[in-house]
Amino acid sequence: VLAITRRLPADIEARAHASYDVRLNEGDTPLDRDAILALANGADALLVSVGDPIDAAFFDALPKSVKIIATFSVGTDHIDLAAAARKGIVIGNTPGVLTDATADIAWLLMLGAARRVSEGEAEIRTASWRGWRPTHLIGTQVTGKKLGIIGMGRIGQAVAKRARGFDMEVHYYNRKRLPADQEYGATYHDSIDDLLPHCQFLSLHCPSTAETRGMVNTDLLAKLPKGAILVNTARGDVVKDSDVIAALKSGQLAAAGLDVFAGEPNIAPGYRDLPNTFLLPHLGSATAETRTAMGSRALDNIDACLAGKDVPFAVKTN
Ligand code: 8YV
Repeated sequence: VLAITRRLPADIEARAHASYDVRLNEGDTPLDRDAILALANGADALLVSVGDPIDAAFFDALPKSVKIIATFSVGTDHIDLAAAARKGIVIGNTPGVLTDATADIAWLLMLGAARRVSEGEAEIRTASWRGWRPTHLIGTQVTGKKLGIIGMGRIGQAVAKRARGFDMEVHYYNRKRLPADQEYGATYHDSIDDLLPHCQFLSLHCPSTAETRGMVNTDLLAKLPKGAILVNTARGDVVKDSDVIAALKSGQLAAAGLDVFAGEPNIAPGYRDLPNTFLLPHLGSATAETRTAMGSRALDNIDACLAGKDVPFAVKTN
């Protein structure tokens, strides 16, 4: 029995049905902890998504039949990995296959925020465009600027690689310096403080951890060049919303392009009220190709675990 908390691409659901007795939440509303536990009751495997509360209380109540929790995501911040380890539950994720789609969205946000795309599109949609003017909706040039990346994993690297086509000078911070062939010409900084003065654009590609939560606060933002542009495709809680909103109001940040938010889908209302935000509803991995590949990985993880084999994309839980 396989319990699945959210609808998945049709080909993935078909593959799941071909192999398992599937219990699927067919509704559009995410399930709360108790509802997921009820769905998992008697299941051998559970397929979850970002936003599902797979926390310590969840593991305490998890039915013994469940051997693996496969998440339809690369991020695992919604899962209490230490609790999974304590309970001996295998966790699988879907790395690699959403790198390009997410890097593309980071790029879209960078361009969209810099070029005032949401303001421009709103004029067209509300029929309020007054025609071409030399001073109309003047944005910031992207080509040739300095880009800073925090978190140079797969997605950070894919963003750095794309920056070459925009003749950008790329700088990055990562816990470890990468080998030269993974740096794509970017300059390494061994501290975030050292990186920040080089960031006319700052793109976040780190996971949400105890160390990174709330990291982008007033103190950090003050170290950016005035008028920098912030891009977040990582996790909403890496930024402190009230501080980012204050910086967008003061002009310390010229604009922000955000795909992820703390407390999704209830985003801090200040973002909506500002003209210099370009906002997307967590679309980083939302391409047909990527979502199918993510589903395949999630099912590969489940198939392997239930067949007693090594789980191909097992998450280290301790
Ligand atoms: C996915 C993500 O869309 O994989 C991740 O960690 O944040 C997303 O891009 C989401 O996880 C779907 O569950």
